Amino acid sequence: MSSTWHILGAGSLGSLWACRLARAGKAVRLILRNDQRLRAYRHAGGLTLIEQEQAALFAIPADTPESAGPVHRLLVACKAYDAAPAITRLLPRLAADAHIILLQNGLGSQEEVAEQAPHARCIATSSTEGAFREADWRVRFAGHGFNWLGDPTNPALPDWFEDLANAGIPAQWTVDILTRLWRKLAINCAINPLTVLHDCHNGGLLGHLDQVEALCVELTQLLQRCGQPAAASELGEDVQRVILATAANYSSMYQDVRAGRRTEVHYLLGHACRAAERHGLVLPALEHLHRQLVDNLRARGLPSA
Ligand code: NAD
Ligand code: KPL
Repeated sequence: MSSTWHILGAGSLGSLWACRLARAGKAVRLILRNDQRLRAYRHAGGLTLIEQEQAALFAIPADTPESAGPVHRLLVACKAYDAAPAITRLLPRLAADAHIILLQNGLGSQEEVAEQAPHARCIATSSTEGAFREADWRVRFAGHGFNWLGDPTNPALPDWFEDLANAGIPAQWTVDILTRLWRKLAINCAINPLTVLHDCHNGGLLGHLDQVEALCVELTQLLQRCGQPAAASELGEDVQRVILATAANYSSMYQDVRAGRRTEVHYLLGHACRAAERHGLVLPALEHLHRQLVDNLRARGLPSA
């Protein structure tokens, strides 16, 4: 199996991973959206990573999904709603034994990708690292964090896992990746939509703790019904801890809405509401929040799914 890391999506997280792997001497290739993006990338001469005010340029080779050559190891670093369509385009190049590492937040996109590529091994990631794009091909490493990776269908550690430590990417293999993803989804559901609706930073929710608490009670019920008791444990306390620890920050959904970007609502609150419905669970506060958020996004001309 080729040891090249193909990285689909040279946005914030994709660039952060690509630059660290390239810096460690790993073989890395970017897969960009189309020829126009490829020309623009080549004109820029590579990806620039800014870390502790130091900028470094990495001239990582790049191609497009339609280029030649098999893909054995693929890091999918686009948004959740782009992941499955991106895999469909790449299918002719995906090796039968390919490993696909998914960086998407939320839940649902991992299953969509697995349906598109049933022969590949799909590995999900839950990341608390933070990066943002200052400009095209220029990314700032904004928040140190951690990555948990795991395959819900196969506990065996992949042979490339050591590459991450060698590249300085903090990561741990976990057999409980679904617990991690559900817990993060629940925290995101309790915080992010309310920051959009109340037009506030995370700390602004300290003035709406009754609403946060009501959501946590329902999210706890949902997690338990979905067979995720560990993700449900002391959720309310954890959400309040996150609100305090990130009080000065604006949630990722707030930032997307403010910038007029599509949100990942379908894979966060939308996923939670669909799961509740599937289990015949009536969760009025969560459903009301979803309706309010959908109306808010529509009023701004943004996709609501
Ligand atoms: P981003 O928008 O910065 O980057 C996504 C990139 O994917 C864009 O450059 C886009 O052009 C590209 N893309 C989309 N479709 C493509 C295709 N078919 N082929 C090639 N490229 C394609 O997004 P991001 O902030 O890096 O987020 C990626 C995922 O990681 C999201 O699910 C997000 O929630 C999650 N995440 C991000 C951060 C962060 O700090 N940025 C932290 C934790 C989790
Ligand atoms: O993950 C987050 C986000 O903004 O997406 C936090 C800060 C934890 C709030 O849910």
